[in-house]
Amino acid sequence: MNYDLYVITDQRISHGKTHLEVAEAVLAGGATVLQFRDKEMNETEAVEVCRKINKLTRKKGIPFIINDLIEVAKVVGADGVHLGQEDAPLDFARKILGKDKIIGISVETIEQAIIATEGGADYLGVGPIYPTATKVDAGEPLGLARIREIKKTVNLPLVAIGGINENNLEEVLKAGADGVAVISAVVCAPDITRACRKLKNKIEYIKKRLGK
Ligand code: TZP
Ligand code: MG
Repeated sequence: MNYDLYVITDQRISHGKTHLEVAEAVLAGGATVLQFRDKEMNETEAVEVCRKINKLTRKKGIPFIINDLIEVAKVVGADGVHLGQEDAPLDFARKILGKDKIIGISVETIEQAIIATEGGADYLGVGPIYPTATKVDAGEPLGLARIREIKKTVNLPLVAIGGINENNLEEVLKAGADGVAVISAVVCAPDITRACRKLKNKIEYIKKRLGK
């Protein structure tokens, strides 16, 4: 798995572009993981959209992760799900999806990171690292130190999230993140593909320099 540039769709802030349009643009820009995230759609609507996105990601060979909706992921045959601390438990998702699917868990603390790791998560999302307006209940920014602490403690791919953009991604990667997850930095951009490509190039350049 390449977690370098993990892009999450958000139809509320993509200037009228649909999830599918955002997905298309992001895949053209070189995202290495795509996540569908929508807190308003019902499952029937989500299945319809995710089926289409899944086709695109398959064609590109890019993993497709669905936020929260385990049953939707199962039905459309997505590559996995991403779950927060308040979502369905990891072992429940594992039972439904099976051992080969990807399950990512959002963590804020070292303790949560250890529990998710021992519970069989495939990767951790750590954030919000910086202030963000995209998730209203995101809580206080954790800062770079939390990335370092969690990376030191557990041995899972770590994807940092929250307020990440081209200006701060270097320090995030230096702190130990394996990749960055972004919403607004990509989906709010007037040219999503271009914004994505720019971030991707920068990430690759920085990781090469860091020997990662
Ligand atoms: N979880 C923690 S912060 C966040 C999520 C979903 C929002 C990230 O959005 P942005 O626009 O990249 O700050
Ligand atoms: Mg969630």
